Amino acid sequence: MSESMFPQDFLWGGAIAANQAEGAYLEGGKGLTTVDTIPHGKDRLSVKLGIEKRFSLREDEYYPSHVGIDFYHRYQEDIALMAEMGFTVFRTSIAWSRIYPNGDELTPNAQGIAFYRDMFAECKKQGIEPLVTLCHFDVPMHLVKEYGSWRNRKMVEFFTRYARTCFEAFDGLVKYWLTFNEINILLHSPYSGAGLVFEEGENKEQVKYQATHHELLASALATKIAHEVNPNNQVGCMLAGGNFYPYSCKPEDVWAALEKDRENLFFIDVQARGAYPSYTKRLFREKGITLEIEPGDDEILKNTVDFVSFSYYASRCASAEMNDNNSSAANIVKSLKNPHIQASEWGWGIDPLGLRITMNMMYDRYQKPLFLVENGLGAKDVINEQGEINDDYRISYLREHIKAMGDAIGDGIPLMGYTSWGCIDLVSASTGEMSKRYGFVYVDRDDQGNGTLARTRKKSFYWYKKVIASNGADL
Ligand code: BGP
Repeated sequence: MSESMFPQDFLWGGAIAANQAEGAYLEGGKGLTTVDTIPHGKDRLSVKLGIEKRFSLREDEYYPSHVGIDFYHRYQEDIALMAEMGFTVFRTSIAWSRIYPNGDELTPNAQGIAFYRDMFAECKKQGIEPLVTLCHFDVPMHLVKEYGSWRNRKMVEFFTRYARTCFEAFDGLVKYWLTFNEINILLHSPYSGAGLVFEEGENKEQVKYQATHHELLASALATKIAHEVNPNNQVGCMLAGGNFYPYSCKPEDVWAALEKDRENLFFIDVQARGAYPSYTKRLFREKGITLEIEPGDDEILKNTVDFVSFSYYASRCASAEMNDNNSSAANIVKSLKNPHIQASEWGWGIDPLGLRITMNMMYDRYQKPLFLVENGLGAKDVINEQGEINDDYRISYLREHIKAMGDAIGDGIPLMGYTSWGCIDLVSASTGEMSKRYGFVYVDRDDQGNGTLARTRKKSFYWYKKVIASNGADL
């Protein structure tokens, strides 16, 4: 066993999201959200569907997320499994529409608050700190229909009311908060990321960046409110991370990679540094964007986050010749295939050193503590005749990435914690299906909705338990 690189108070755990795990999509007074209306299958992330198709559930479609893994009813059993692994942190999200079913009400739904109070209390009882995302890709459908979602500035008011309700209702139970999950996904998948639907002929870039401005304001105001409600609250931003490598050392490729990095980092540049970065002037000019910014917005944006969180599954690669035809999505962001690394079954480049590079770059840039809140290998698991799941491929992926985190800590980077993605199997965000699994715990449910939903510990469960017990020394 090597010596642990991790600080004594390092938070070890796993992550899920409400819309991919809870199910019970219309129970307890919950309203319909964007993610509830996205079926699995090939149209899932298409932005081409017309508005009328987006807004209602289709009888001929199957929506695995409507049942999820039934976390809503089984959270006690699931949190006990996490405690058994030794988790000290558990990341999940609050479904906005459980608290405000339509999104624009003045009074919250008491049943929704009661559910989350009980669930967070269960975490605390088991010695686990909740790390809570306020918005993980789910916008109440009413806000999409009535207001056009984040294109409308009124969303800032709705979101901050929701955020305040959560900070007050869960005060004493939750102190680690994230505002928007993978905020940069708004640019790459505007409907699933932010409930944006475009009208014929409009400048989509204008709409996306105006919506971004509203999310950035909402995030900054939520951060301010969290600190007012309780000065011990710690609020982070959350980026779909992973650096871009230049495909070659040709200066044009290096420039292309830098521009691609900026496209994503722009969000954190604002959330962690408190102002629009200088390069946005040219960016907006080139894209024909004129943002509607009100007096006082600059002041609001100065409410920066306490820490910078991010997901990391894969590094990315760009060249001057990159286009939609020669690239493919790795965690929704388009990338060229990197010939120097292996990829998962879904083409996501496996690159532990890329994690160390990403962390160094982020810390150099922001000088704020980091928190890796998603990382893992999506894979198809097989149950053998003895009923075991020997997921050595997952263990090997996680081992190398945890080593890379340790190396980054050795580089001098303060890392608060690690929550691997989908610690218990759940519905995949990009495929909408169950068979792309990340968990230490197997859930018996297939892509057609068959299965008992029974939970089984995988080999990785026992491995991760050992990793946590040794504070990352025994990998
Ligand atoms: C991120 C999301 C998660 C998630 C994960 C893995 O984009 O924040 O919600 O599911 O990636 O992606 P997938 O489920 O598509 O494999």
